[in-house]
Amino acid sequence: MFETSKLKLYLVTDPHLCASFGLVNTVNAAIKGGITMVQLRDKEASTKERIEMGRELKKILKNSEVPLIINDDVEAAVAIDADGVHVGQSDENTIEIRRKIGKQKIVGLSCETIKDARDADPAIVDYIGISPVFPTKTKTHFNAYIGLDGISDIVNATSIPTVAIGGLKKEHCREIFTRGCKGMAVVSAICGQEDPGKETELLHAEMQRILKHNQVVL
Ligand code: TZP
Ligand code: MG
Repeated sequence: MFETSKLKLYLVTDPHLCASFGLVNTVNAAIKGGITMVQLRDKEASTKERIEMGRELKKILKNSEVPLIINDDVEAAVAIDADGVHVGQSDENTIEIRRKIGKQKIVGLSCETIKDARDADPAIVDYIGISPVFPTKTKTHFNAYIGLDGISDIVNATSIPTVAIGGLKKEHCREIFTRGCKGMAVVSAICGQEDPGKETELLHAEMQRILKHNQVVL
């Protein structure tokens, strides 16, 4: 059973953006800072390279409660014995993904429209990534950005727990949680920052403040 609280502060890694501090160092610092889940996302890497990177990350995640999700590559996810896989609308069908990865693992799906969210099967998909909320340099291929009202439209179209992504920073926490998302996923708010650990701590502290102030229970 997927614990939706894992969506709260979801780090999506970009190994290229992390290059100066290093992928492993960035994730290590982010674990200490309070991330609740992490995704390995490298569009250019081969399956073999993803497996190598994923195994490195698994080592440092071993003593934490932070699940490891692999973007796009179910073969790599299975080889690593990662906690789950995240796919988009143009990737393999989620029925097939679920069959390959197994019942116990986490399956995440990116949705850009209300239709995408309605079509997602709650019996198969554990969480939806609402994407992208704002335009961002970190993802260049998308149809349209959906804005804050688009978040509410998607949340209201599905019973599947959601996490928002795309151009999100500390100042968006209130909107994300009060519109019903279980969390916020970020790349550049942590990856490539001078002090990724400190940035994570600040984000986490702001989330706790907003959740308490708005009496939101995740
Ligand atoms: N999917 C939708 S937007 C995005 C992904 C992976 C990138 C988000 O990056 P950032 O730097 O948090 O805006
Ligand atoms: Mg994809």
